[in-house]
Amino acid sequence: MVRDYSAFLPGGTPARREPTALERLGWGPAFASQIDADALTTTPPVRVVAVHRSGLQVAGDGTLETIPPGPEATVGDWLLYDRERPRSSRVLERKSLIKRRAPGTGREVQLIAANIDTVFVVTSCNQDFNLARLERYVALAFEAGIEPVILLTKVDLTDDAAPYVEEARKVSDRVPAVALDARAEEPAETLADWCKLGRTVAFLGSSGVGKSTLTNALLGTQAIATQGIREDDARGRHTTTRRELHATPGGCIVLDTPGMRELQLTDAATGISDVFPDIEALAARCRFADCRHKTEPDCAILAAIEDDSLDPARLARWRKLQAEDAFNSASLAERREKDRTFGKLVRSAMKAKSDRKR
Ligand SMILES: Nc1nc2c(ncn2[C@@H]2O[C@H](COP(=O)(O)OP(=O)(O)O)[C@@H](O)[C@H]2O)c(=O)[nH]1
Ligand SMILES: [Mg+2]
Ligand SMILES: [Zn+2]
Repeated sequence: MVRDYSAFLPGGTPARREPTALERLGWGPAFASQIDADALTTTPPVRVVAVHRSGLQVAGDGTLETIPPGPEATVGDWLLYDRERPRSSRVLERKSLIKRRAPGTGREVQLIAANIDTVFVVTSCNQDFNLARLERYVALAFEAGIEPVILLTKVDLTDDAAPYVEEARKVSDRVPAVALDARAEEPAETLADWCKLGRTVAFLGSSGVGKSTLTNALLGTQAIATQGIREDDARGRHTTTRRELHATPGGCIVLDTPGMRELQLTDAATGISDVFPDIEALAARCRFADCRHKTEPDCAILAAIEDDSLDPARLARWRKLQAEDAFNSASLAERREKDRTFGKLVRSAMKAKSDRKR
C-alpha cells in the first residue's frame, strides 16, 4: 500500500500550478525543447485546431486566427506563428502523424492529424464490427507511433457485448478493448485514464459508430451534430465533415473525424508487423528470405496452417494489408523518383536559359 505522507511534510500538499493556456492546448517539453526563448516571443507557438479551404485555424495564448494556406500542416500541428509572413510559419517536429493514401487515382499521401497521443478506434456492437477493419486502424496507429484503444459502442443495443469484446481483444495483446454506451456521462468516466489534461485523443472509425456522440460526451455538450442511423445497413450518414480539435473542461483535446470510407495504408510496414507479430515471426523462419508463402518448400507459415496453429483467415487479412501497403508505398516511391527526374529537367532547362542570357 502506498501511504500519503504529504500532510506531514512542511507546507502540506505541494501547491499545484495552474496549467498555462498553451499546456491546455497540448503544449509540452517535446515541443518546448525545439525552440529557444527568443523564438518563443517573436514567433509564438500556435496549434492548428482546424483546416479550412481558406486556411489553417490556429489557437495559442490569446490567439485565435486563420492563417492562409501555406505551411504544410494538418490539424494538431504546432506552428511557430510568424505574424509578418504567416505563410512561412515553421511547423514543429511532430510527436506522431496519422496519414493515409488519398482516395482517388492519385497516390498522394494525405495528412489526417498530428500530435495525437491516443487513437480511439471506434466500432459498434452490431454489423459494423469487422476484425479486418480494426486491424487496419490499429496498424495505422502503431505506424504513427500512437497508442490505440478499441471502443465498442452501442452496448445498450445488444444483449451480450462479451463476444464483441473478446473478438476485439484478438486484434493485439497490446490494445485494450472497452465496450460502452457512447451517450450520456459514461464515456467521460470510462475514458478518463486516456483523456487527461494536455493530452490529445482522436476518434477514428466508420460513419455512424458514435464518434461525434463520444466527443460530445467528453465535452459535456451537444455541440457537435450527430446523425440518426439508417436501419438497413447499420451505418449512419456523414454528419461530421471536417476535422477539428475541441477542448474538454478537464483540458483534454479531442479530435472528432468524419468517417473515412477508404482508409488505405501507405508506408505502414512496421505498423502491420506490429499487428501480426506471430506471422512475422513465422515468416522469419521460412527457408527463403523472399518466401511468398504460397508453394515454397520449408515455408513456416504454410506449416503453421497445416498444423492448425495459424488461422488461414488471419493469414489472408495479413496478406491483404501487406499487398495494399506495398502497392501504395511502391507507387509513392516511383512517383517521387519521377518528380526528382522532372525537377532535374526543369533545373537544367532553367540553367540553359540563364547561360544563354550571359
Ligand atoms: N443506442 C446508442 N446509440 C448510439 C451510441 N453511440 C452512438 N449512437 C447513435 O448513433 C448515431 C450515430 O452517431 P454519431 O456520433 O453521429 O456517429 P459518427 O458518424 O461516428 O460521428 C446517432 O444517432 C447516435 O445517437 C450508443 O452507444 N448507443
Ligand atoms: Mg460524426
Ligand atoms: Zn514462407
